[in-house]
Amino acid sequence: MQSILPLPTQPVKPGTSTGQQFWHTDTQKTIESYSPADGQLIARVYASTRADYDRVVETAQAAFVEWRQVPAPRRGEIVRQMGEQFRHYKRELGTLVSYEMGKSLQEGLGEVQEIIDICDFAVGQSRQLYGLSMHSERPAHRMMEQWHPLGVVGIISAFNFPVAVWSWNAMLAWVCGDVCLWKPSEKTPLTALACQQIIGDVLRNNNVPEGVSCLVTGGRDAGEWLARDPRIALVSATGSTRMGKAVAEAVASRLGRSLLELGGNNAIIVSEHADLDLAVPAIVFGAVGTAGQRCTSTRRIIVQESIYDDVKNRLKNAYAQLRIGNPLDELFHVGPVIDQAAVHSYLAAINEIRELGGHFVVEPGVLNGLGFESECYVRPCIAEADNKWPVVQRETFAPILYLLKYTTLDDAISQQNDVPQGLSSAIFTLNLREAERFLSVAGSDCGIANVNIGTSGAEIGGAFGGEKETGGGRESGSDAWKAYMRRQTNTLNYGTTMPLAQGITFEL
Ligand code: UN1
Repeated sequence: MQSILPLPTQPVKPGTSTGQQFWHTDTQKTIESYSPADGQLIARVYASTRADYDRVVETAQAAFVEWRQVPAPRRGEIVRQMGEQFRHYKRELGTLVSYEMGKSLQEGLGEVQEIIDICDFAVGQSRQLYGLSMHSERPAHRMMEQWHPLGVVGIISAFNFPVAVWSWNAMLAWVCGDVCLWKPSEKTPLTALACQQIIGDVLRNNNVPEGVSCLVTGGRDAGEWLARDPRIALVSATGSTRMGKAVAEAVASRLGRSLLELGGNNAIIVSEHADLDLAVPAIVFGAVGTAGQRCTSTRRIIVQESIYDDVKNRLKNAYAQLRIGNPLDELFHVGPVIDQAAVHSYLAAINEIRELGGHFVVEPGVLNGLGFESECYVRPCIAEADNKWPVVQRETFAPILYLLKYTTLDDAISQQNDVPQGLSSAIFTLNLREAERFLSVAGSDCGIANVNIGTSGAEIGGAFGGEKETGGGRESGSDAWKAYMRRQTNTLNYGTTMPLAQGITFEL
């Protein structure tokens, strides 16, 4: 396939965003970005050196001193203008996301829409960075709390949502008065550079100090620089649980803050009271959308035994209609997985399922031949499995759906919770008692619990994140902004005496 985008022919450089200080030092080391759609090399990007990184952090620190003084609603106005830019470039950026990462064009466009949505949200938030006011126990005293920005926020993002997850963090961090240093996945550096370009004009036109939006490129090394660096006040990391544990340990050992959004192992419970016309499309989109590479992808469905065969047959029929192919062609539902390593982990999971005696309701396979030259296209499959199997317990970032059976709702809920991860979950039922039980304290243990919708595709207005090995962080909506600020408690004495709290007397 011919490249459909005007892609750079020279390696492009990371740095800060206004274009005045794009630099690299003595390195010629580049990161190569291949499209899983057609296997083509689409860009080479310079990998930041440690010296580049240090210069970027110093620039960011200097920018923070100015940026924190800009009134929050004014910072919001700048984010509003960024949102306008993303509206303007929605199709171009969505196409690039689809081409570099491999998700369907619809999902690429949806990802850019998430950026636009969080920009709008952050604009409103910029006038709502509220603290509380408390009544003091002492006469003529006032107590209150206020929220101040943290400083430099490091954002480590994953390939599967190469731009949206950055924006959830960055847009909120900016209105909060922080500056951002983004380390995108080394598998998708070009979309990150595109975002820097898209917001560059807004930053320049508003005389935003150099360093408010920074980018460093690289792999694990660059992530470690951020995690170990006491100059990075908050490290927000999205990715595997393994990566998250490494980041959490490094950040905790310097008593820094981390915000973790890690693996999911999301299940949908399908009750005998479900509307299957709703459940089936939700399951299929959840399992095959982004080729099973969302952290919210549906990995397990837990079906009541009386409707098990019916659900199995309906899913089999639905999967038979799936069209796999070039993600930029809207004819296809499912694009490729990100790279050969992803294909290998898909195949390893398939082998493990077979060895354990799992039966495939829909057969797996790797596609080859015309249109599949990248060798990254795999068949979405469904296996009848056991929740206890190690392969079911872990997150394989591929379109493999496990079919599990239950008798009672309590049994279903305990299977749903009986995994190390706790991101997203759902139940399909029209029975009010079942729905409420699922949402109750004795129900789902996940950060996201839905009724009659699937596990993926969350809106930005809610707090996004999960429990247990998912890492506990919350991003985007609700009061997630608080993670990007420090709380300060203030007590003011406007009286003429000096009373002590707790009634303590201290006479001189
Ligand atoms: C992720 O996969 O890291 O809820 C984020 C969803 C999307 C975000 C997924 N809004 O599926």
